[in-house]
Amino acid sequence: MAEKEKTPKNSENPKIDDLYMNTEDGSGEAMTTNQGLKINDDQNSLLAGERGPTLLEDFHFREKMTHFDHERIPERIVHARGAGAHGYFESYGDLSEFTKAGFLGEKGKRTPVFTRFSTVAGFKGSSDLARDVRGFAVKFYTEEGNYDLVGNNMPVFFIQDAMKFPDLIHAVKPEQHNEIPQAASAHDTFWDFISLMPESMHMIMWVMSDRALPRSYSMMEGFGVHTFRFVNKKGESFFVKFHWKPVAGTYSLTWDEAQKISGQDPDFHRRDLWNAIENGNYPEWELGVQIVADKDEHKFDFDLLDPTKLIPEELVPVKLIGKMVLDRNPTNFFAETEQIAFHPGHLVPGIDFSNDPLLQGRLFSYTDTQLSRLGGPNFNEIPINRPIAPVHNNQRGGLMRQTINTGQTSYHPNNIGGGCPFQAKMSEGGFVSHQEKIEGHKIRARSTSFMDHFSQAKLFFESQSKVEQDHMIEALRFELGKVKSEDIRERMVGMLTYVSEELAKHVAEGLGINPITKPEEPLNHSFPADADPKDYEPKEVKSSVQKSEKLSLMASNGKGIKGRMIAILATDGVDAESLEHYKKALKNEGAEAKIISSHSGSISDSNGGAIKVDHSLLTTASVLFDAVFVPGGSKSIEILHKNPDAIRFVDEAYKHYKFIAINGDAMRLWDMTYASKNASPKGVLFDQDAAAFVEAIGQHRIWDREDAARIPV
Ligand code: HDE
Repeated sequence: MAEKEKTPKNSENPKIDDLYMNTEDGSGEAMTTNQGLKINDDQNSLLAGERGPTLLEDFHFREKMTHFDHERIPERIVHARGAGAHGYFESYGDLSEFTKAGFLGEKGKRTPVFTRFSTVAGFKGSSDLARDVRGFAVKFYTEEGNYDLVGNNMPVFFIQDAMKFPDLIHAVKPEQHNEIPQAASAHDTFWDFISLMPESMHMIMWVMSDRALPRSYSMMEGFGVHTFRFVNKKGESFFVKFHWKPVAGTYSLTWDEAQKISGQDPDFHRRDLWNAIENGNYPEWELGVQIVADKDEHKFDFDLLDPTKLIPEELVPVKLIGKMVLDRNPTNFFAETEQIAFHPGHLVPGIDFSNDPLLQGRLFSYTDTQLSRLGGPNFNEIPINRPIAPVHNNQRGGLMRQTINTGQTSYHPNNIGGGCPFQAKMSEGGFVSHQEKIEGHKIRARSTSFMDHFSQAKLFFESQSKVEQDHMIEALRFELGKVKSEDIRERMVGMLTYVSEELAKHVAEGLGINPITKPEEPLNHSFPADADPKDYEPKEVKSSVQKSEKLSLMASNGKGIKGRMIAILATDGVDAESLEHYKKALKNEGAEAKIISSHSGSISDSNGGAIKVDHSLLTTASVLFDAVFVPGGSKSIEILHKNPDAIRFVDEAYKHYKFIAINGDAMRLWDMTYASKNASPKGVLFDQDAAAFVEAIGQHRIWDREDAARIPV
């Protein structure tokens, strides 16, 4: 009998393992029904005679089939597609001046976390590579209860009030008549809605930028989006914005790559996260905060409560307060990644809300959605959702209740139960909401301070490098090019003129729109029936910051090449020495070098040694790699230089601005490429040392390779 494997341990915090007491792997055990009855035949139904009908009394068949029939739960209404991992958060030091949150309270303190990344619009089975916002949700299992930071990889949002969320999501999801297109915003209903909603313009700039095409989850920033509050022991409050900064730096894919990867490997981001962790290249982010004193609430030219605005780092620098490391993959996707239930309202003492009307609406939505997705009010008892802090209250019963509450009382106050569970004083960790003074009329309205819709959209566009601006123009041409209605295209291009005349002009050129017509007033169609549309028209505000360096992805390059995927094109007869030399250099720096060959199995090198092939040219593509190395070896190159897939592999890498190293005889293969028509190609290293290649790919791409776009693959 095989020994039953132990439950995986989280070395950082053994407490989290207590949540996994239900794990089961069946090794060495007899198969049973759910009642524990040992099963003798799991191959055949119970029949009335060898060729007869199945009998209703076959309880084993019925139990197995019933369970199967119900083994899916409703997917998340948004953020359905995702991947998650366990890890820990380590505090950099004492933040008690601003917050009494215990997990931020002392240097080196570690708190277990589970983080889930996601796309927003696509269904659960859709591609990871959609042009979309990414969810970045972190559950901290703190000693004071679970704290969820449920953020995105962009610091602003499309809308200002939660009331518009169902409309936004209906517009971006597949259209209701034919459920097309999947995981794409490039269609009429999305742009119809957006072109009527100037408040979305800042977010649209982000979504049309390379931020919407991350190279990897571990290479994107995260943001809490809303302004939250920190509260310290003295009861003083501060406004706070949260940032996650990836240690690996921020890198993106090109749109051409993203579309091709959707076909080659729609699990690209999930697989990347999984493999990085399995290989010990643990993804890391630093947590940063922008803190604004209560008294400074109104000192900015935008409203801190408006979720379509960010605080430029030039105005309030980001203070780094800790680090998150993801070091363990889930044991079971469904049990953990699918069943995890995040909620921006899961707070700990020391963190509180602001009155951002988008955040306020979210505080209702998340529990409500768990009720239908996870089937009832006891989803907190699912292992992945259980806090490590003990839970005691008078909530009882409900579908799938797990806890067996003992004793006689389930109410408070009580005397029979000794008054327990009792209410915790603040000094005992009891949560007390920040006492904010509120005065005003009960109204449905949008604050006039929310009416500046273009200044930060402009700031974002102006802060991008030329390459990034070109990508945005291309993205808008693509998205609007897929829109059938000319009215919508024209209205949208007209709207873009308010962000940047230059941007609108270039997009219009691509769409064949001439002249550009500015949209008729009202520009904003999101106003109440009895309101004066003028009260809802965008206000012109000039941002006090004209250019913000950190808004460009290129400003946050990481160090090194940890986690990058490098393709080595080789077949039988490859030069053993240069192959080994490069492989070693890449591995030493934490990159993954994969042997791509004309066939699967293994190849023999120039010394007659056998080398395992990772992929044949049939089962992989250049778009799945960050750089390409072609070692020499006359026999190997003799085969490869006649292989159109090998030639295309190199050309495609060139097209996508990737670094390419060509050694010795590999020049013959290079000469077969389109790329070689350029006599002095940028970013192609001929017969250089592996160290030079490692250094080059640290930059990720060579964006100033002007002729990359002409490659016809
Ligand atoms: Fe969410 N959002 N959201 N959202 N959201 C959900 O909750 C909602 C918003 C975010 O990996 C849902 O459990 C409303 C902003 C992430 O499980 C739902 C509004 C931000 C995830 C919901 C917003 C987010 C969700 C669907 C406008 C960035 C995935 C499933 C008021 C700060 C979490 C679920 C995971 C998921 C509602 C806007 C982030 C329906 C009503 C802004 C990362 O409750």
